[in-house]
Amino acid sequence: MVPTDPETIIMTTRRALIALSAAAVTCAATLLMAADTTTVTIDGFAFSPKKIVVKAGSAVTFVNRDGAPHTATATNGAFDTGNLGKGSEKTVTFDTPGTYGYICSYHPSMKGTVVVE
Ligand SMILES: [Cu+2]
Repeated sequence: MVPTDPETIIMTTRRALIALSAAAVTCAATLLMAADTTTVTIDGFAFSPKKIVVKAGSAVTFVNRDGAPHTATATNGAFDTGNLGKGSEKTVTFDTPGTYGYICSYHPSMKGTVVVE
């Protein structure tokens, strides 16, 4: 039913505006949350970016784009993606601030760093 009297039209418009504002806030929050996931790509026997800086509580996804299997294994034992075959990915959450060096356990010359602030 389409309202015709002016008061109802104003009320309906106000409600629509409030709904729009709420939607905008939800959108902004979603964008901020999305920024907290960082992707590290493994390609050509290298981690890229080699060094990332994230906020505590952030998730980091390691994606293997190589034909060869790789891992992202913390040198201090804090995390290990385990075997990542071609196209596989694994997400690790970093809750504690610090600097985490990691290597590929199959190819230890592959090195990367996650700095958690
Ligand atoms: Cu490797």
